[in-house]
Amino acid sequence: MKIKKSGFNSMLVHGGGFEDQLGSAVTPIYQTSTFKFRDADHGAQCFAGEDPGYIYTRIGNPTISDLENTVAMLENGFGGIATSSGMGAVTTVYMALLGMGAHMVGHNAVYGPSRVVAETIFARFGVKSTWVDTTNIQNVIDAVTPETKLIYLETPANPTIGICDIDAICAFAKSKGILVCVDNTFCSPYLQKPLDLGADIVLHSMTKFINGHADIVGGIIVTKTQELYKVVRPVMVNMGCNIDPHQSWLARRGLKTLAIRIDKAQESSMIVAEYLENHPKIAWVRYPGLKSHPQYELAKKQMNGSGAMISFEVKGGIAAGKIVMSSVEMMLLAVSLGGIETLIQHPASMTHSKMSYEARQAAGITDGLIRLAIGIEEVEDIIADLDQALARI
Ligand code: LCS
Repeated sequence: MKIKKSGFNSMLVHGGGFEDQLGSAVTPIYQTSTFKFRDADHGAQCFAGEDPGYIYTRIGNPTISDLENTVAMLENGFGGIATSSGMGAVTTVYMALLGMGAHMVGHNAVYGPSRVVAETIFARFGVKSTWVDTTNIQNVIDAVTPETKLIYLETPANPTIGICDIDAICAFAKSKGILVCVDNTFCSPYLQKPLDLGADIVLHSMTKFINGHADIVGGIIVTKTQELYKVVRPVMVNMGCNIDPHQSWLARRGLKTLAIRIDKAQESSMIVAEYLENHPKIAWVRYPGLKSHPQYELAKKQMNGSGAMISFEVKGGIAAGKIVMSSVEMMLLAVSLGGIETLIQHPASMTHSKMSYEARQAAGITDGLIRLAIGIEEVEDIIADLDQALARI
């Protein structure tokens, strides 16, 4: 396979450089569960790894490989491991790097289930976890124990939009021999490249920006090194967290327009964030492009843009916020993010409702926090929708 290295949009379009014998312009969907061997010796060679041929779709498939190679290239990593969902990617990483007695340190305001799965299911298998505000590196340093095997970051974080210093935390982690995984879902490789900043693993919910059209669920892990790839990939394969070829094809198609979608959405996001910050009924707004963001300078340094996620609180807290969410007409009152349509949701009762009340408070996920995922509609229409909804309070 010819891997083309070039400008970001060219990489999005041509990606892993997949070429088949028929000259398909687009990577076909290899909708097959299994692949024929030429003879018995060939089958044995494939299983022994002496022939890189495809065997069985849970282990690998050309449609999936094309997506994996493309995302790995965009993230400057060794290899991609596509999964059935973003949570499939998160749990595969935990399963690969943690075991009985191992400890992990995570950011306290990650996507709810990424934390809850560690505190409940992984805890049953003897894994310990500590969740701190990683936007202050001292909290990470203080939380690390001799058993710490993984530092798990999400930046900007869901839903507080907190930003941690990937470079500084990775430098500290390296000095202790601890691996760092960054959930890069909110940025995509277009806006942030954690592996270049020192991380060992990056993962995504491809359900969001990478696919971008709210029509699939998927995830992906990219490792910096071949060594780590060899540790993580068998976990995905043997736990059965693989993506389906058709979903993979849709994600690869959506990925081609990642940069133009994000350019449009983040241009609108800046305008919406400023509109909200100047609105008399809004208590506060968090957006990396606003000077009022506590990590504004770090965002400028670490990210290639401010993204399309905004959190805010309406004066009058959740009662007033519910009026806004129930009154929107164009945007959808729905969870998820990173698609072409603008979404509004309430983390405390939706995406982060399985976290304890105390954990939410400590993580800054207030009851009044509302999260916006800006899409590619005209910004005038997004603001008009918010305007009429805010007028109903
Ligand atoms: N990581 C982040 C940062 C996420 O936002 C999500 C899902 C996941 C991982 C898990 O990915 P999934 O398994 O859903 O593909 N975030 C969602 C959200 O904010 N609303 O609905 C889902």
